[in-house]
Amino acid sequence: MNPCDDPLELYRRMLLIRLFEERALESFSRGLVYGTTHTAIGQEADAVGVVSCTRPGDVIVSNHRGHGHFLAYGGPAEALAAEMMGRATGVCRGRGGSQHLHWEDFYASGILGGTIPLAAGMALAERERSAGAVVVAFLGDGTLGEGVVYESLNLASLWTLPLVLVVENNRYAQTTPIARHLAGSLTGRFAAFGIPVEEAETTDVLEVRRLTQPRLDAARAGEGPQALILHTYRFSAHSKGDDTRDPAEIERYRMADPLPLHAARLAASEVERVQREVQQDLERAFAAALAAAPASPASLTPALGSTP
Ligand SMILES: Cc1ncc(C[n+]2csc(CCOP(=O)(O)OP(=O)(O)O)c2C)c(N)n1
Ligand SMILES: [Mg+2]
Repeated sequence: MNPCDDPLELYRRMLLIRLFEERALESFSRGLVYGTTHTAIGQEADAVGVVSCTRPGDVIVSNHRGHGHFLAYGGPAEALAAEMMGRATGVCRGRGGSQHLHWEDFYASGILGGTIPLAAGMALAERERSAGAVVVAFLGDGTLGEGVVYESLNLASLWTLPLVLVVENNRYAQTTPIARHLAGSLTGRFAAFGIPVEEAETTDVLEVRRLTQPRLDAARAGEGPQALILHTYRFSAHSKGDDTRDPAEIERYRMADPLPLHAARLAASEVERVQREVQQDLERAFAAALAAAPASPASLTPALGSTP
């Protein structure tokens, strides 16, 4: 579905993510989701703004909070819902769950920081292939506490890899506020390796696009890794019920909800039409996922115990 610069389509993608994740949480409470799930309600402008600037062939590397990245990329909602419910029709045939997704050039893993050396390796492969593709890796503020991130930044910079690192600073690592987990500055972590870095406090999808495009262009032009730090906020709990934040703080950030912010630019009738369409699409997607057959160990290849 990428790339995209139609304002209504950007709204549709953000709304799809918001409503998908609300349904995912509801499905979790009903005991329909296997494993865990982390939603990014409030962070939709990051996913849609960044991914909508990528080209077919670019690689997206996502993390434990990746439903939005996946849907922004154009990943099918029905297969994502099915994956979370452990169904054979899931993105990874029901075996990866919420955090472990692979679809086309989209990859996600729940191992914090473990995705960054993988992204650097993929960027090396893309550089060798010379097809002009860029790797975009999303990571959270707390993930900057993982040592392997810095080994990866070092090599990415030394080897001039086409890698764009997007830090979604939602100000918390699980329940730990950034002031209690990060020494120095966010920008300093990239500047130390000579990686150009830009930061912005924004929930505006158009602003995110405006900031992302030059980073992608520079990485594609062979200028090496680039970093973009987006200061954002998640309205939802870290995972399900584990929220220790001050409710007044959450309400304050809700004033900058990316959806109404962007909807205000669009015709009300168009917004209502898109809302109806997305609701219907998700109704169908979740019903189909729920009706699908469960993942079957018998379909593991090679079969357990057999000689490959
Ligand atoms: C290697 C590893 N350690 C711990 C965890 C458990 N864990 C999952 S999310 C999370 C916090 C991540 O914070 P951040 O990077 O800021 O991302 P956010 O959850 O805020 O999107 C932790 C500690 C994990 N998934 N992987
Ligand atoms: Mg965080």
